[in-house]
Amino acid sequence: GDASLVTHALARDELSRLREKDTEQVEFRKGLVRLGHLCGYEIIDGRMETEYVEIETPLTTTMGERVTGLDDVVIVNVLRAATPFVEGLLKAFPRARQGVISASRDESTGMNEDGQFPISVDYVKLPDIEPDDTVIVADPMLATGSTMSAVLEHITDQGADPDGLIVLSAVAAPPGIVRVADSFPEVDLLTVAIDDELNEEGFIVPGLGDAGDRAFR
Ligand code: HSX
Repeated sequence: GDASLVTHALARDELSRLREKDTEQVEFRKGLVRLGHLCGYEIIDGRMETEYVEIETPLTTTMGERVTGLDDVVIVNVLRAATPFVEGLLKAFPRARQGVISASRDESTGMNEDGQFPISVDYVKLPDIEPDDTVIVADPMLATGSTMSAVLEHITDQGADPDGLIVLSAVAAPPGIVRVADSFPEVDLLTVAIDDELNEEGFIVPGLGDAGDRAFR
């Protein structure tokens, strides 16, 4: 399994601020929004096409260039940490249709021997997904991959073609990348950073702590 990295230096700059333990709630949330915005540009640059179209300026007719498929984007918000991240993505894809999935790790019994957490999925509301849609599944953290695997199952069950799926994270750990890539080989994994490891509690190290808590508390 493999993941591609967001290449823009500003994305790494924003992520480094998010990692800082002293970055407090408001700055953390704004940073996630800016990071989502940059990731949206990265997706447009590397994964979408442009087409030449005739346009009329106030003076003359000329050729303009438009990004193809901006009207066929679905963004899935994996509650809750993804909310500010998705707000940033929407600046790049203002007309995207949105889905929401509430999925969370049950941490009461710790990580299973197979390195996974049981996931409870409490709420799923997805728009209709068409074969040509670019579907971006956003969650800032990909740790064990348990959450994302459960989310992707729901999305593909509702008819989404795995070939059109982009899993976008800010920080990913190797076990999560491997788990998602093994279960959904066609999915395009995109992340700002691949971190070293998971600790015994299933937290990404060095990571940035609990993104949901830091953005919401
Ligand atoms: C955090 O844990 C993140 O926002 C994700 O939703 C989840 C990632 O952990 P894992 O399921 O990959 O281990 O709440």
